[in-house]
Amino acid sequence: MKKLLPFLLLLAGACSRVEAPAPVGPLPDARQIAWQKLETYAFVHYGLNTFNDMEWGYGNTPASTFAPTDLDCDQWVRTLKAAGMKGVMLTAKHHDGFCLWPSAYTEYSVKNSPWRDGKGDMVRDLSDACRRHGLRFGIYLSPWDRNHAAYGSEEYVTYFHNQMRELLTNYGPLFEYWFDGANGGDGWYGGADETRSIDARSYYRYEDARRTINELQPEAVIFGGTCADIRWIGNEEGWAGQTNWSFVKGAGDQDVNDFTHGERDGDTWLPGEVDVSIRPGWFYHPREDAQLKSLSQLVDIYYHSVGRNANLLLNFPVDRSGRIAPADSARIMEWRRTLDAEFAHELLAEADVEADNVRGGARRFAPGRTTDGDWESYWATDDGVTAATLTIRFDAPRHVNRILLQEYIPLGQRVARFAVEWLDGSEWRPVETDEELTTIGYKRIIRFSGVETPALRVRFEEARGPLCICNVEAYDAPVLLEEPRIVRNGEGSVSLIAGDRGAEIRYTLDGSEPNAGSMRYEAPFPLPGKGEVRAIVLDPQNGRTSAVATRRFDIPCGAFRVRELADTERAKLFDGNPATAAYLPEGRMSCTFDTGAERTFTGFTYTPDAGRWGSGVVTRYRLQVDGETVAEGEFSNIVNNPVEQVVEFAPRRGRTLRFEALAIASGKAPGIAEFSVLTE
Ligand code: FUL
Repeated sequence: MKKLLPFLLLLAGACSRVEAPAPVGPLPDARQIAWQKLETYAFVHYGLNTFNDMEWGYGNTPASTFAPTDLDCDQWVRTLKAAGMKGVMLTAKHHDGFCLWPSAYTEYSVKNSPWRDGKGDMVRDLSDACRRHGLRFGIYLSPWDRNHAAYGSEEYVTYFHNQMRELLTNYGPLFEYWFDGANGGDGWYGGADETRSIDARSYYRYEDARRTINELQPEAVIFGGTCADIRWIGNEEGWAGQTNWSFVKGAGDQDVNDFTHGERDGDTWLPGEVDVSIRPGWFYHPREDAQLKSLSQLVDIYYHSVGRNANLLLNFPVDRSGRIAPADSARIMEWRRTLDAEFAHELLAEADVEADNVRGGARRFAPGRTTDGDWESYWATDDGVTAATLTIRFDAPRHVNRILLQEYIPLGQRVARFAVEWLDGSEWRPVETDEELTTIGYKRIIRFSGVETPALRVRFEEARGPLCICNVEAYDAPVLLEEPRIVRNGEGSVSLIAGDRGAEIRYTLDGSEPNAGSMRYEAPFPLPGKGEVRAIVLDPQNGRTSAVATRRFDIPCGAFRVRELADTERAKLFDGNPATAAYLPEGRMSCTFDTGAERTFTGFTYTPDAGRWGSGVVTRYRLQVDGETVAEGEFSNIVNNPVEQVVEFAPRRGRTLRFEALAIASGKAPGIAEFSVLTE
């Protein structure tokens, strides 16, 4: 009878029309649903900042400095399309007020630049390129304008609305319209050179803007302002909350309490968008050429945005020539290939799916609807049933490490807590994951440690209404074969770090090439003296390995005393982490290390603060051993490429070292992220 029950239920369901579950509000509109399905699209920040090494131009940088030598929007769009981006958004005007199109309302635009003798129009070039290649196009128009003389008065608001109309009417269909949240402050303002503040809620007349956008661009969702369709995710680092509701209380930026997680008791559908740059800055800076996000960081960003019910807006700081820099293109293609490999073979197409509750026993709400490839069909439970289990049985045991779940959001977002389990013999065990299993929404992807199993199940434990699950997929993603990072702290403890939790790390300490048979890394190990660590990442499933990472270490420096720095600051110099930097007290240009014992020194290394806001980069140095100068010179190109600098000198015996900055690139005091010595 137990076996017959689902069949009888289905039969009963087939005979009578079972109603779909009632919607559980708030609900998305058609525009928001279409937008959500885009999932990943690109941002391009371009403008005067690109040419003047700035992030926020003041509004007084001459238009004549805008001079791309080889601008090619087709190159961007080809690259972005190949990387799987569904659209491109352009900063038509950033806070400096400079317009990338020849606006009829200002002289501060491309028409007064040398680019194409003032006859160019980048908004036109990019929108045309997008159309040619089948990508959607979107506009960023900064409400704050540090150039405009009338900013702060009614006259500017009229100007702003006029510009909006130009962009909404002259460049074809838009999928998204961005109002930035940075508003008011100091600026050039036509020469007034002062600070102006406005009330962002009322000043820009966002209600009127919304009417105009809806009328002229019915498909465009609005970001920012007081009448938004989508919301900022609350950070620019590339992650949404693990719990991420697509609704909030009230509408528009000013009302949102929790951008990152949404609000479970919200009354307005306002889904999250994760905006993040592939480099530290939004605009191009030569010094960031060596600071592209790594492949594993970018893969994490995908899982922490699209995999957490948010869309991903990934920024490319196009360079001064007018192209996406080669390293950025190569990295994003690596990213695409990696994700394609992770989602290459869907396992549920060859599995049976059962559920312990099916709405009215109806076939149209059967659990198989979650694997039929049709987003519009879904498995649903009876009214009042907000907890149920979906069980997936493979035809033979499978290795699996990803599960992807989607709710049918036209009826609302419901799931608040769930568990994913695998069958181990006769026992169900929870999968091992770092993710909190709470909300699902449009899409949730869970990465977990791989298991070999004949069956998986999802126990939905809590929901805001009956379940409506339209899609479930499972994958066996290969290990990300990125070289591991090798880090030693001041005490001489070495950590090996892989970008993928499914990876094994193998290493050697004798200079030999590591392979699948080398020592397996389990936990940090001591390397108290000189040594060389070589390491690889291994995919235990197929024996494939990454390239070899190699690091040579001299003596650990954690015990060195530094007269000028307090202990907590001093530790930052030797912790193996270039992201933590110490600054010398203002007015001091040198520091002295007491190394504790007499030794023969042969060199030193210096790593500057390479963080986004890093300063105090030492460009000229002097090093003394026990008061005698042993090396003096320049760290060439360190501003553009702020990586570890190695200086060798003739062997010199001594105990104290004095490192002196003869010049720093910016800031008030020298910054040191890492310092170490070379000894005989
Ligand atoms: C921020 C702006 O201030 C940044 O410059 C950048 O445009 C980013 C996307 O949004 O709020």
